[in-house]
Amino acid sequence: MGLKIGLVGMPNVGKSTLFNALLKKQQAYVANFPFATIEPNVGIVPVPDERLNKLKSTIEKEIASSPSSSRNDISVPIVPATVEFVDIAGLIEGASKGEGLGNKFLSHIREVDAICFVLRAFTDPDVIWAGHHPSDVKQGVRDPKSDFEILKLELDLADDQTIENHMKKKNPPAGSGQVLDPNLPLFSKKPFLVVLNTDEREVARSQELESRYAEELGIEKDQIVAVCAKIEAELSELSDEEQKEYLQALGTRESALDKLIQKAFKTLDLMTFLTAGEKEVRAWTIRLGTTSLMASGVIHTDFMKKFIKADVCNFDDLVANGGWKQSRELGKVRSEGKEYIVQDGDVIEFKIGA
Ligand SMILES: Nc1nc2c(ncn2[C@@H]2O[C@H](COP(=O)(O)OP(=O)(O)OP(=O)(O)O)[C@@H](O)[C@H]2O)c(=O)[nH]1
Ligand SMILES: [Mg+2]
Repeated sequence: MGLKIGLVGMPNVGKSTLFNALLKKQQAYVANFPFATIEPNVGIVPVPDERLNKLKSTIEKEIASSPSSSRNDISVPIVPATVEFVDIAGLIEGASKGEGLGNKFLSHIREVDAICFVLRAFTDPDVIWAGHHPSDVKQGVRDPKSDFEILKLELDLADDQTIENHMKKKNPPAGSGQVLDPNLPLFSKKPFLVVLNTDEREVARSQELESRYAEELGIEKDQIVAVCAKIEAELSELSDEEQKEYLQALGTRESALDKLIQKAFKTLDLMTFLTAGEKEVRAWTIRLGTTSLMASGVIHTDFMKKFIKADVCNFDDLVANGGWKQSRELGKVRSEGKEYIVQDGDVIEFKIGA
């Protein structure tokens, strides 16, 4: 299941910097002027999941120790779940009427599953703040709340336009009071997250900032992540060990990007289940409440037609018992039918008919 998240914000607030940090490479053009990005940048980001490494070594050890194995140099590849990020051109007041880059790039926002609003919360006076209007160029200004309100307003105005156009096409002479087509692609229906791009010195206070701004913007705490895109971009060029040291020196332990992806999953009601075998250990993305039958279809549509049962073992049990064989012997592997609701951390072996 694909998950596509669009980075949406005022010009020059650090969207491309954040995008490069997420991708761990310099793919998007970053520059200190508004509208540096015109065409969207698209990149696939693996979802960090520590369980995959543990599963990998469990399965490798199990294979190596099986009587039929003649090799002990087995390497099982890891395939993480992925999220697609799209870095979109800056949006300003009046965009719905064609200001700035106008309507054209709104179509790029239409294609995403979730919107990630990037708001400038850093003060660096050297970075131009493009303001809410093209003539409104200042330095070192930040106002996350009014940025957020303008972004939302522009998308709402674009929605109004979509609704109006739809009504005209459907029934030109009729007035208001018509029933709205529930399939209209409206921005206001998309789930969203907020990234506060903060000052370097504020990374240790990220939780506090998240609480404060969640309240100020009227959103859930799970929907907001404080990030310093500049630091994250620098971190992404360091080795794991160097990253740890750098984060420690800044007074924090985790990279904010992992938190961003986790909160995106939560906002979208997504979760992962795992598969583990000789071929690969892998994380798959599904919606909360998905049945084992539907989950099998995420792996292969054919699986749904030939589904027999799902053998399910909890991740912790599978690792603690050194793999499938022992877990089965200890009764830790359950056979579930089509209607079973898959849980986060389930490791599943689907039994498929011929
Ligand atoms: N001090 C500081 N500067 C940042 C941070 N994030 C981005 N910048 C700087 O802000 C400027 C704009 O960054 P971009 O990533 O190009 O911004 P953008 O939002 O993609 O801009 P457009 O594509 O023009 O809309 C660059 O000079 C970045 O180095 C940050 O966290 N702190
Ligand atoms: Mg950009």
